[in-house]
Amino acid sequence: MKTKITELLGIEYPVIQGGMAWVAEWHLVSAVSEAGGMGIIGAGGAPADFVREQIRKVKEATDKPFGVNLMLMNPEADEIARVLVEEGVRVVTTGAGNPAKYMAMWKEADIKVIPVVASVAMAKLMERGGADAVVAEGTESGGHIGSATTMTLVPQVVDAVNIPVIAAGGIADGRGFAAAMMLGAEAVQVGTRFCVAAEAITHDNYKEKIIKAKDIDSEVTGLSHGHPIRQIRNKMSREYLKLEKEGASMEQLEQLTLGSLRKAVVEGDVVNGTVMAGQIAGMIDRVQPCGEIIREIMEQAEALLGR
Ligand code: TUI
Repeated sequence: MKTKITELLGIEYPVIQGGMAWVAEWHLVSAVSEAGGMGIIGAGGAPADFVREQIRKVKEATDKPFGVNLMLMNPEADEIARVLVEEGVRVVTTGAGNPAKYMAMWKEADIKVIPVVASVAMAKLMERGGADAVVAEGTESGGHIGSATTMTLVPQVVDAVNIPVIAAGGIADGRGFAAAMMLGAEAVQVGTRFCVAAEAITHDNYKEKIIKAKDIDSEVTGLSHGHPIRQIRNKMSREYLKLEKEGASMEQLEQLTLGSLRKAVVEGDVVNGTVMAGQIAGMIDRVQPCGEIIREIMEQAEALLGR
């Protein structure tokens, strides 16, 4: 399927893998890219050296296009932004902030810049700043989220900008893909379904938590201090919400969640760790290789869209 995004990125299918912290390292990224989608390394809170190493490993594993997501709250964001140029990365997505200060450097290096946005205002700002496309991410997504739903955000962003829009949040199959196309998107970004991919190094306990999740097992913490995080309900989310209700300070809350995503993804502690996942987790019922995931999405979507 050809769209403005497959043309822009030189990929076969308009399916982008979300740049999930800890999860989206070279194994998953190279598998998605090899399968004809766009793998994205999730820099998350990792140090610059780690990101450099991941880029090199993906290049060893595949010749296909891939990208890197820079999480802008990363304390080494400035350094990582330079590493992306030094390592010749072709596509960068950004999250959890405004990448304006890196835009000139990246454009100079001919990098395709695709900020993830959660509002029309941010999408317009990014277009004016030279972004090549935007990911419009609805509140159905896992992790750090905005407040607008995918259904309402995507068409409003599509109307507001002239650059291509990639829809994200709650999309995991061909129906979601087709719906996104109807809203005017040129591609989709999929996170949660790739989090349970066979090639993803996500701990089996984490994958199982997603596979067992039902439609309403999702919870949002951190709303009170402006950093909402969507995750699957567990002991950690309950404790966090209780403390939040009691008016705990931001420092106290940060102390509770320090290293909690790693604890769940890497160590498999899905009781005391944070199990970030989107609301679509309830629909995800098995571990599959990336190639199979992409094929299923595209076959179902093409049948629905009559292409
Ligand atoms: O970035 C994400 N999702 C993430 S990042 C992440 S790592 C993390 N771990 C612990 C605590 C906090 C983060 C987990 N999930 N998605 C992209 C995204 N960006 N969603 C919403 C936004 C966003 C929000 C505000 C983008 C720009 C923005 O602008 C604010 C500003 O600076 O004006």
